[in-house]
Amino acid sequence: MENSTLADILFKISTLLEMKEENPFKIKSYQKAAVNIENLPENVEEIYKKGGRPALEKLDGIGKGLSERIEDIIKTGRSSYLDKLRKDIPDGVTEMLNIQGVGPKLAMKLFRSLRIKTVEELLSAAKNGKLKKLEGIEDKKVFNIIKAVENYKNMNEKHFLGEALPYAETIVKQIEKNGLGTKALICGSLRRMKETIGDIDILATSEHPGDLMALFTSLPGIKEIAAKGKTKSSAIFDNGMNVDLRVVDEREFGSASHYFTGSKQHNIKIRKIAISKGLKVSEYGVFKGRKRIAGRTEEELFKALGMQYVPPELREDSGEIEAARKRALPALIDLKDIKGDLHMHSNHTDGTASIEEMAKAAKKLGYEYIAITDHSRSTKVAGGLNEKELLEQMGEIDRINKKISGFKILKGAEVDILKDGSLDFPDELLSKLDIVIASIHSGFSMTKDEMTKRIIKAMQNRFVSIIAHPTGRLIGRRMPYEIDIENVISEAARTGTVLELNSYPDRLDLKDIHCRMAKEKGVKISINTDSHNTNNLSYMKYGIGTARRGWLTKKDVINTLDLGELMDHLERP
Ligand code: DGT
Ligand code: CA
Ligand code: CA
Ligand code: ZN
Repeated sequence: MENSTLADILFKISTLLEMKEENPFKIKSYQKAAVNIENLPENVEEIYKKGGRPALEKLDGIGKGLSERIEDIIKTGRSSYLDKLRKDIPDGVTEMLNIQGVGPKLAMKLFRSLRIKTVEELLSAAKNGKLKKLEGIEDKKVFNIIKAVENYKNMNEKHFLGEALPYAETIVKQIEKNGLGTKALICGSLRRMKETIGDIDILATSEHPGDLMALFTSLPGIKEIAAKGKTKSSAIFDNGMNVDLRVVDEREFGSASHYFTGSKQHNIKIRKIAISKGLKVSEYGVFKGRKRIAGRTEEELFKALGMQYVPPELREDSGEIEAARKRALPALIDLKDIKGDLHMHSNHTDGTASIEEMAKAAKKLGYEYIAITDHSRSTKVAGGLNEKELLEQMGEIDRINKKISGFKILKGAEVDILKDGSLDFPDELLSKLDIVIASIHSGFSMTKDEMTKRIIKAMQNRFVSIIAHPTGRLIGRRMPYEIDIENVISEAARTGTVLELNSYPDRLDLKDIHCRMAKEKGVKISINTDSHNTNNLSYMKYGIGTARRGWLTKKDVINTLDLGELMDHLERP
């Protein structure tokens, strides 16, 4: 059994205990054990097999009671304790906790007073006014719940870019490995690097299409084959991911990949343009009368239409076609333009790797620099540093910098923007850092006006270099906090503050359209990973995808600068 599976069960137990308002210490102990197990390098099942319950009890945060529960889970693959707790609270009530603004207390109140036991029932109760019968629930709260349920339902049918892309890449590899697919290309919204993905579309060419389809439909992890044909199959995998595979002829590959990459809106407009030129575009090619004039590659297709090549990330019918006809498309930023990563955490706070490990991993990616930006004291859940600890960390960074050549670790911090817009550290301390990231981690429910003022005040502090994840959204889980983004962008332009594009797959914040707004106002962006371990550094590609969707070029992004240029840029006025 994976540690994460075990941790998951313990988390579920703690949630149910919380809903039943059991002893807070008991709830905490399950949460703590779950976190510890999740971060443990050794496999807990192995530990148990070797040393039984006494070995488990040697682990941090695991006493007699917990070791018994864990033994039960390892032996039976499930928890009888969890099963018992679930008898009293329907799963649908627990599911409601995924709705932003619904905590354990409210969920139980909804269940006990109004007999609401599913997300669906919650939505209809909110819509037909039933919710207002509950004490302390106002119109605004009801409105927010409706919005949050809709947000949750949308996400439920979608997958994160960060989940779908590795999944699709594995499938492509398996197809190519056997030589049955001579070419295989990910298309659809995934190729356009949208932040959420409905299904995965893969296009291939093959000399043996029948064998390729047989291979595809027998891949491990398939739950259901929705369709199986000679040129098109569709499979649903265990995690609910739907994958379409199509096989086309070599000479149609370009026009087919253009068609299946979409977006639909982009395709429709392209066809109109073709018609206006006396041509016809379809997935089979570009035709003049009966004669095929293009189709083998996408480049050929755009050329036949008298256009510049349009990168997939721009194909949303949001001005790219008009720009391509005028040859005015920007040269989009690319992953290889990135020279460093300016937001990450070490094991001094909630990261799991040491500063040196983060630096070495970044150097391996070919970077010239990173910034270590651990949390400040107010973010207690993440073990934020106090002033003394930050100063010690700065000393450690000096020592490591002496050891590593051709690479620089910048001294930074991710400083909390407090409710009044002031920062969690005094200016005197901030002035000692190379880079200061400011961000919001609390007080999410302020009004739009208050929240906007709060961020603007932080930007006016001359030591603040970057505002991290400016809208605070967590895709499908937490809506952006209410801010006037246009106002924030204008103030960033005025104060020369950089805005972050956080590459974490559930953040992607600023999102694509906001990146484009920022660029138009001359605001610089920093594409960062907010890594909490060395693997997270690879999230940069999701940020790059979003940046490209936001029409950003190399010169819009500060971490494409080399170290000297970057230090000049960070110089305080
Ligand atoms: P998704 O999967 O919902 O995240 O979004 P897409 O864009 O991947 O959409 P999907 O999988 O339904 O179809 C893949 C592409 O095929 C789509 O981007 C454009 C093309 N396509 C699908 N249906 C139509 C259509 O009715 N008309 C046109 N012009 N293109 C279509
Ligand atoms: Ca799709
Ligand atoms: Ca599809
Ligand atoms: Zn962070």
